Amino acid sequence: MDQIIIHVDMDAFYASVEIRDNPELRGRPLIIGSLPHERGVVATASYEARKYGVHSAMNIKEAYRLCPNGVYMHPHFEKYRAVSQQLHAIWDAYASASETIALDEAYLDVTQMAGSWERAQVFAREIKRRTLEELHLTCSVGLAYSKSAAKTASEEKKPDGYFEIPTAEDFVRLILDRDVRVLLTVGEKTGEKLHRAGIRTVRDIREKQQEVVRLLGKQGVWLTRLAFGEDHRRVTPYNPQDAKSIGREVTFQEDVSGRPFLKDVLFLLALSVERRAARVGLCGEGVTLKLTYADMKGITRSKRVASTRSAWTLYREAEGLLDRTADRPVRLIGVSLTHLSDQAYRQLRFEDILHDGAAEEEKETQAALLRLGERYGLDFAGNLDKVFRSDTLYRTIEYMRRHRKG
Ligand code: DCP
Ligand code: MG
Repeated sequence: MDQIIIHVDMDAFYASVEIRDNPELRGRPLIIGSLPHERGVVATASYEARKYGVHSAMNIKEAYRLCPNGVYMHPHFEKYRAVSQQLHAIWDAYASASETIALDEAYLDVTQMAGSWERAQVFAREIKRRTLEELHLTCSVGLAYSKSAAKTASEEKKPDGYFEIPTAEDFVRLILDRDVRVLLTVGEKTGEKLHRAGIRTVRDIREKQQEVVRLLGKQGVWLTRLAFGEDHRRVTPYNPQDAKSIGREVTFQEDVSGRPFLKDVLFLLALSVERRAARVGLCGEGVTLKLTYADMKGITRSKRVASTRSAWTLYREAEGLLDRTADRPVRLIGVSLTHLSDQAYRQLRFEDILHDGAAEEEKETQAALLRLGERYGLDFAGNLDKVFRSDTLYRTIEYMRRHRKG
């Protein structure tokens, strides 16, 4: 078996913590969020309150209309954060890699530590038992061959649930006739788009693959794969407290005026970011441009992008951000890839199928590198390893600054 993954998700997390700490609330419909006379929404509701139709993100007035006898309470985030750390500490002990998705949710890669499916079953039971005994809270656990399946499995028997999906065949059998929204990454918007095209179930996706790809592009390719149970994404060790971006910046010896040179530097920085991201196997879904002007005033501009680490794409996005800033003398420029995840593998597979993307981006990167070298009389392509050593990058850019034309 390639991977064995556990997905854990606490039941009605904020509400359960409050009930645990105040037993008088037990058995009553509890709504955590705004209070009925305030503006705002429901953060979460106890399962008793859900029976009235109350759910997360619902307008609080609507919730009050549905459940006037409920107990309404503001959230206590500090408390939930503290509990979250205790939870993750228990769970992490069973995994070689753990990926924190939310305060109350994580993917655990138990492939190596368990070594077999049977032992992973023991781990899953242990996680439920210890979470209850040590923290007096219930969670739902999914055990599966992939991240998507593990997530679906943990939702399957909520609350206090446990469910297994050992193989892709099991997964497909389970979801085949369910709404497309069962697939990870299908939100309201995508769901509607597919529905309008008459694609309602996972089965429809399998039967209308070309249509799905035409409608949704890369995401469509991902969905058609998923509809066959294919999901090779790894559990990426991730903790929101850890660094969230890979970036590179440079401070010039002398302030720089004029866009063409800044863009050349930006491209070089993007290349460096691509290399770093590749080394740690990460892609990002955000690009941030950072500028400090000569007067020390600093700005950052960010944008969400489809998962990538391509220098060319990074550069083009950052260039777009730069074009929309004031053209004043610049002291520092930087670019970073943010919202990191391990989707490199997935991404490459998309591109292979679509015959564009990665290969095209790589071609563009190489061509841009060649043009850059010609502009400054430097052999970048043959020297990249050296150029990107931090001291050399700095000196190379200074050399470029002095030898720029225009
Ligand atoms: N949350 C929020 N606003 C949302 C969704 C969630 O503030 N729109 C908060 C409150 C939840 C916590 O995040 O308690 C965890 O979110 P979940 O989606 O896991 O929901 P619950 O744990 O509350 O319930 P479930 O048993 O369905 O997992
Ligand atoms: Mg939860």
